[in-house]
Amino acid sequence: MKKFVFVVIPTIENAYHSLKDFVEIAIPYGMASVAGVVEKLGYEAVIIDGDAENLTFQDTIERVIRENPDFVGSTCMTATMDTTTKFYDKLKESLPACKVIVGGPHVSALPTRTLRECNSIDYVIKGEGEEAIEELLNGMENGIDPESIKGLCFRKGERIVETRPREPIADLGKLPIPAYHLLKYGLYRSYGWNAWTSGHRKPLGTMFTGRGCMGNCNFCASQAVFGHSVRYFPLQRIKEELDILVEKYGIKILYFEDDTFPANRNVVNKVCDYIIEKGYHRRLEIMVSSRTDTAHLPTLNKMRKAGVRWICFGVESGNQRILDIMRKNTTIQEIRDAFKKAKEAGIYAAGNYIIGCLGETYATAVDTIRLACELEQYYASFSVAIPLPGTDLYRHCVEKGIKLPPWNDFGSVNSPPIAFNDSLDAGKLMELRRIATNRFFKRPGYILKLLRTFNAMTVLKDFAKMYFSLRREIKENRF
Ligand code: B12
Ligand code: SF4
Repeated sequence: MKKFVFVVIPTIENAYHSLKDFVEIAIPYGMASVAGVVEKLGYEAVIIDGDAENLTFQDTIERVIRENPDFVGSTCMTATMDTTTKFYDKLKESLPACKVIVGGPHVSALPTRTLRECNSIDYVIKGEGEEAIEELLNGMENGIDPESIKGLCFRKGERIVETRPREPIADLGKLPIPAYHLLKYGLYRSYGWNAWTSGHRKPLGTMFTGRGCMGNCNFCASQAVFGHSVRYFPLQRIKEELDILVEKYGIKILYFEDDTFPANRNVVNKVCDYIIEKGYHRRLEIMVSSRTDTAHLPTLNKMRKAGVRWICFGVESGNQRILDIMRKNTTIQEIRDAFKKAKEAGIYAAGNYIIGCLGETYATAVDTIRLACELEQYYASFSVAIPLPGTDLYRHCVEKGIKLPPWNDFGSVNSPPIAFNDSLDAGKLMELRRIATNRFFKRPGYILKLLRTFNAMTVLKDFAKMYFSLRREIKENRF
């Protein structure tokens, strides 16, 4: 039986440094989903998760070598691309015949460039991987020319061939349940602040009710994989996956990772009804992400009944002109209303904010910080804009000839930040990120609110730990 090894190359240390204990160790959902297809085709599938298993780069390579696979693959984000290249260059020294197949948002946006930059990668899968991998593996078995398979990029002699784009998967219901049984499930954990509510960070489950987003924000790379349409899993499939995660894996925290969970009220209501009917709302702390303009009070009320405790809103900016340039299609009033509705429904709101997008000035960034401090929210994350391949921000940098750093520096916590606005250099961007974090988290009223609302000991411990972690980051000139 041929073997396919999926690898999470460890990058959490490089991405988050001293802050790594606070972030999620995420289930490699995309790879688990592709692994489910590969198993169904009759291959042996293995997942080695270097971050979850706390492996070093070298340990991870050795683990793959011991498996001696026929195929090996990973998900590539821009920030993990350089490490991926190093990893597969090294691996191929020991396993020259093993075929390396990669997918994910970075390589979907820049397939040809990926192959030019990394000799060790044999195939790039552009977009969703489930149908493409099936056709590629079957094609290899049957001697079919990969040039006839959509959504691929590969080498043919001296040439790099990029085939026609593949349409988004029309019927998500036909996808097998992700191969969760290949993961060491107990190792995955939520963001630190989830523990304030229930004391738990694990076991964590992640799910999607659908794929894609109706938005078209100029900084967002989501469409590189999923395109612009939103497609939903059939209700039966969502119920089945929920049952497996709760009954078999005993999850306590559940993230619905949909780009905008409450967008389709019909789906949300049915999913919530099922969670309540099965009594899962008593066992789970659920977190969802959302645009602000899709917040709808009756739907939020239903979500709260079903155990949704946290909602993360993509606010992005506190300045209407910047929101318009972002094509966020929301207003400051809608943002304020969304936070009010979440409060009314009894769901803890958190906000994601971006500093340094196109058109940003010092004054507009201050508007963002001011709005973040005014809104009724329990957590906020301030990141500096990254010109991710596939987005307008990236195209802007290419058109203007702005020098971009190595891919390794395309993480929002990496420093120095990438400056692409005339009015804000890297130093100013770091200063604004620091001011935002200090202003937001050091407000006595905010800290008191957290202590009154959540488990005070857990909050205090986290704040103390965060204080020392940030001091280390400042010392290393990263914050
Ligand atoms: C969960 C998540 C995380 C998790 C882990 C990601 C993971 N396990 O893949 C955590 C919290 C760690 C994370 C961190 C970051 N993230 Co993130 N994250 C996500 C999120 C919300 C969901 C990922 C997911 O599960 N998607 C669902 C699955 C089905 O899609 P998929 O992973 O793309 O997989 C499909 C295909 O790509 C392909 N495929 C993928 N891998 C493989 C492998 C093989 C062999 C094959 C054949 C096919 C294949 O097939 C899959 C099934 O169709 C996405 C948003 C999104 N819409 O995807 C952002 C997203 C991936 N993150 C993003 C970013 C920018 C980051 C950070 C840089 C942010 C930061 N704070 O600095 C960091 C980088 C961390 C690092 N290690 O350096 C961007 C990536 C864009 C880019 N070009 O890099 C996204 C797209 C968000 C966005 N809208 O822009 N993230
Ligand atoms: S609404 Fe969110 S997921 Fe959708 S395009 Fe905008 S940033 Fe991306």
